[in-house]
Amino acid sequence: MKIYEFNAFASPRRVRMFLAEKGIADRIDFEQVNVPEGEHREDGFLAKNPYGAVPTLELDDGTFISETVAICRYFEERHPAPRLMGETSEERAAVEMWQRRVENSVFDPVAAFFHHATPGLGSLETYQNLEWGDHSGNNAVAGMRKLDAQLAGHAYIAGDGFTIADITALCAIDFAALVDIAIPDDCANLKRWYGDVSTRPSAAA
Ligand SMILES: N[C@@H](CCC(=O)N[C@@H](CS)C(=O)NCC(=O)O)C(=O)O
Repeated sequence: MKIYEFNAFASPRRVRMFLAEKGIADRIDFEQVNVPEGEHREDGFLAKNPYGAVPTLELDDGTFISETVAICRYFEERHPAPRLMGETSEERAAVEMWQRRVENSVFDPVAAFFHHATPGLGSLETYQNLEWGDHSGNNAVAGMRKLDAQLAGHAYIAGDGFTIADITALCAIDFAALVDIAIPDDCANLKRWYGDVSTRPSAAA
């Protein structure tokens, strides 16, 4: 089993953190795809993932699975403990709700800021719109404020336990910091949560 990734980037980190939490990272081979050099847009990689993005998982039978959450779902079902995507129907729904909220309101806006309001991937960027980038950056900060409100009453984003929603949020917030978008000073709950989750061993993955 192999994961194609570029380990400096945020989406592959989400999968590595997920595997580290499950204690199975050392059972998987990782192959680096040179995204800044455009290797992910060459025929060899497009045959594995026609959408030209990492991470992509290759199963032993040659099946390819892309999309970060789909890859995590595969490992959650194969290695249920510890649960990172909920156990009961209610927990699974809540985790999915929060995971999507974090992705839509923070992770994706930070990525849009990176691609449109910074040099992004340089010559690989085929279209850039600074106004959209700046708007997305503001949306990412608004998304952080929503998470701060949720964390006023909960230890973790989807409730009382650490889940994939926390992994997505941590990777999004660290990605944001790289492009100079910080957690707002008044978001004390989000800062408390960040101090907690960023010291988990899996955060070093
Ligand atoms: N929806 C995909 C997005 C993956 C993605 O955008 N990965 C980035 C690296 S963090 C990438 O490969 N970008 C290549 C590009 O923008 O050309 C997922 O969740 O896995």
